[in-house]
Amino acid sequence: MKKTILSAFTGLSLLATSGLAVAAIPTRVGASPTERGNFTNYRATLSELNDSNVTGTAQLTFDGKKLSVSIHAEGLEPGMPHPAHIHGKLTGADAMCPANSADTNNDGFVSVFEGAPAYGPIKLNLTSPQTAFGTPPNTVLFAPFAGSPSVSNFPSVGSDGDFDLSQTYTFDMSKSADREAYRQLKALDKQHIVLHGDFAPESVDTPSGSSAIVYDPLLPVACGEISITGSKGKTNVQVKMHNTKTTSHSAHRQ
Ligand SMILES: [Cu+2]
Repeated sequence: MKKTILSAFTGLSLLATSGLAVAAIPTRVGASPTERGNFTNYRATLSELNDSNVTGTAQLTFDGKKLSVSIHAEGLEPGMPHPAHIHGKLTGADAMCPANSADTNNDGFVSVFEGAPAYGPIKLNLTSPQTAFGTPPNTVLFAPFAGSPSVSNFPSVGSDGDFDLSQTYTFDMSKSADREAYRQLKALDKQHIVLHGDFAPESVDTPSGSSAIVYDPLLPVACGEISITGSKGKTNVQVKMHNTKTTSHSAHRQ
């Protein structure tokens, strides 16, 4: 089982690294004064993938250079590691949760790789506590810039199968990787939360593997589209001055 986990994570690192070239775009440094004091609230409803029976909800708040995420999900495989990520398209296009038709090799599972065209690569590892990874002194906090942290950095799921996360992620704007991750995550309503991990044939994420049932920490088991629920900030106020009826849409203009 350990071999499967390690090889699967090597694959995930490759998946993340493959987005790096695309993401090599000049970044904005520091916060503009108009961003101070702004916050935007988001939510996501998590629905099952791969017949996992996993359901859940997520609340997110972007406040300056801090992103707070809280997730409660039920029905996960008890006592096993469950990586969780914010996924999204590096192009900025709207990401989607994969349909069953994403199972292009018709093995009955939408693997992490088959789902990637729909939800895009990892943009943020939902580790708790916030975890830096990579090789010192070049440790960074955010994917896709330094691969993926160990499964032990993600919240553990107990015997009840509940997944609970409450964590604030702070972007260190002195680091280019964090600046790019912040830029990538700013349009949070185009991104998705994906939870992973369930038993499946070894061959699902390891093509050379057998049909033996093993624990696959990468198998997508739930996905939820992130949408805006409210915001407060200068942009909001300016829009309100012109037309109070458009206030709820103001966050799209930031
Ligand atoms: Cu993921």
